[in-house]
Order: sequence, then C-alpha cells, then structure tokens
Amino acid sequence: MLKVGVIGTGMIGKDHIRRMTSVLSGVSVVAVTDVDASVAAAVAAPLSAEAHPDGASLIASPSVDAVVVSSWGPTHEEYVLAAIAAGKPVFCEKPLATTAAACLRIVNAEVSSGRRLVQVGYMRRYDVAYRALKAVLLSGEIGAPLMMHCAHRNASVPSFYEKEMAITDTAVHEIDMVRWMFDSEITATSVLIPRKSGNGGELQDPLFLLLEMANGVLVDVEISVNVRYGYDIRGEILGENGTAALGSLSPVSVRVGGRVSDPVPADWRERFIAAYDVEFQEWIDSVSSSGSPSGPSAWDGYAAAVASDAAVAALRSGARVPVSLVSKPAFYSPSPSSPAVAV
Ligand code: NAD
Ligand code: ISE
Repeated sequence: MLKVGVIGTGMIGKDHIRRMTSVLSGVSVVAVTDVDASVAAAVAAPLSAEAHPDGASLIASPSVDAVVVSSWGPTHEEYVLAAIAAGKPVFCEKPLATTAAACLRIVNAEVSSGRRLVQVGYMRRYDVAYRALKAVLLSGEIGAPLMMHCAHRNASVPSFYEKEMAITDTAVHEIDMVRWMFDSEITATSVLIPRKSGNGGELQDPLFLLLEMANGVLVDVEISVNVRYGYDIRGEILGENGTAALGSLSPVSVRVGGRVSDPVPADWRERFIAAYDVEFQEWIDSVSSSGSPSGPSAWDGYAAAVASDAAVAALRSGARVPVSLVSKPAFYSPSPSSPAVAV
C-alpha cells in the first residue's frame, strides 16, 4: 500500500484525494496540508489523515512514502525539490514550475539524486482518445503527419485568469501533448490575436497559437476560455494519406424535436475523469513496484515550460520566437518519456 501525502487541497487536490480513496487501488492518503489550515483539517478528518502545518513537515513525515503536489504553480518548485532531497517520489500537477529556470533546477536536482522521482500531471497522455489517435498515427495508416489542428475551449475561467494564462495554464497541455504525440520537440512558436470575444470582459480571448516541430509538423491551437457552451477539446492530424481526429466523447446522442444533440462536458474534471484515474493508477503501480514513476518526467515539465515561455514572449512581441532546450541528460532517454501507447 503506497502511503501518500497531498500538498494543496483545493479543487484538483480534493479530486485526486477522492480518486485515491474511493476509486483506485494500492494507495492510501495518510497526510494533507494546505495554506488554508481549516481546509486541510476538513479534508483530513474523514480520512483520519495527518493534517500538517506546511509542505515541509508533510514531506518529512515518516508516514509519507510519496507526495502529490496540487498547490498553486508558484509553490511547486519548493515542494518538488524538497521531495527529491528526501528521496520520495513526487507527482506534481502541471506546471512543474512556473519558469523554465526553476524546472531546470528540478531536472538538475533529480539527475544528481540518481533516481527518477518526479512525474508531472500531463494527463492527456492517459486519455483513451489521445491514445487511440496516437495508435492510428503509429500504425502508418494516414501516412506521415503534416499538421495538427487543436482547440482548447473552456466554458469560463475565474476572474484572476489573465491573458498569458491562456498559454501557461491552458495551452501548456497541448504543448506537452504534441511533444508526446509526435515524439518530437517544439522548435518555434508564434501567437496571433483574433477579434476579442465579448464573453471575457477585459480578457483578450481567444488566442491562436502556432507550434513548429523539429519533425516539420505544424500545429495550431485555438485557445478560447469563455465559450459558455461547455468544455470542448479537439484535435485532428492531417497526414499524407488521410486524417485522424479525436472522436465525439459523448456516450449518448439524443434526437428530439427535430434536433440531434450530444452532451458537452462541463469542465476538465468531467472530460478527463477517466484519464486522471489511469494516470494515478499507473503512477501508484510504478512507484510501488520500482520506486520510480513511468509517466511525464521532469524533463517533459522543463521542455513544456521552455515552449510556454517562448509562446508568452511571442504573445508579448508579436514575433516568431525560437524554442531552445539545454542538452537532454541521458538520464531521461528515450525522448519524450512514456507512457507507451495502449493499442
Ligand atoms: P485551487 O486554487 O483550487 O487549489 C490550490 C490549493 O493550494 C488551494 O487550496 C490553496 O490554498 C493551496 N495552496 C496554495 N499555496 C499553498 C502552499 N504553499 N502550501 C499548501 N497549499 C497551498 O487550484 P486548482 O485548480 O486545484 O489547481 C492546483 C494546481 O493544479 C495548479 O498547478 C493547476 O495548474 C493544476 N491543475 C491541473 C489540472 C489538470 O488538468 N491537470 C486541472 C486543474 C488544475
Ligand atoms: C486548468 O488549470 C487545467 O489544467 C485544465 O485542464 C485546462 O483546461 C484549464 O484551461 C486550466 O485552467
């Protein structure tokens, strides 16, 4: 039984605790902490878990085998570095850290520790539809990939959401996904600014992101975060001989009153609920059996952060911004990291 401590018991922290305590196997949540001590205490009580005053004491607790970091992005670096120093596996929600320099410090600390300990919460790699799309691509059926068209649409975002978060908080999922999908790095980014939606108030929404990849594939991502009608994630690959796209994910189609309608998920929790379950079960199983995670690595977190930083620079300047990574430590080969595709 893997004994896990959770740092940050907000929206996704609570959801991960729910899945670890009610859905998945081989795991128990033994400790929690949050800057809001009353929230942590309320979450800890029904689990009979330890409620810690801060992340450092949770990581140091002898009851904790492995750590989940689901606090705000700017706090991730400190906790991931502390977990590495303690020799404990750590699952960190995206982003690994809020700057590429901070991600590199994590990469260097992990390499020095000599053991893979870090996994980053890029859950699309575990989604049945993305895995099926990658299986078609690898089968060769549509030929060599040329382009990918993506849309990342949120029904709404909170009032603190700023223009650059469309890249750092939202499109960063596509940034990671295309590295995994095409097994190739991003080499340059550009951002175009369309007419502004009236639904977002002052926010510049939507944005149109272009990603150039080392293998020549060109990716476009529409990021719209106030579409109102639901949470809609799309992706279509154009190959030399055909196309492949994420299918409709609705389990039901209703025909009534002369119309056909498919329900649209409300938010990311609903759309990716099964992917988070698979992601966490694979993390629990790999950490329990080998002491190391098998999913997106600190290197993947670093590479996503460099591309995300470049896209923010492109948004600010209007220019095409190259993406340049440091040499990849052999420690992280092969590139980009697992999971393998279930065909
Ligand atoms: P949230 O604001 O609902 O929860 C964050 C929690 O962290 C809050 O309860 C806050 O009090 C706590 N916190 C802040 N600083 C802390 C600290 N120093 N120590 C302990 N607790 C602290 O936010 P959220 O939506 O749950 O997002 C949390 C993280 O998860 C973010 O990094 C976000 O990008 C990521 N996230 C990932 C996905 C995904 O699809 N993979 C979806 C949503 C959020
Ligand atoms: C949120 O933080 C997520 O990670 C969701 O997956 C994403 O769709 C949303 O835009 C982000 O705000």
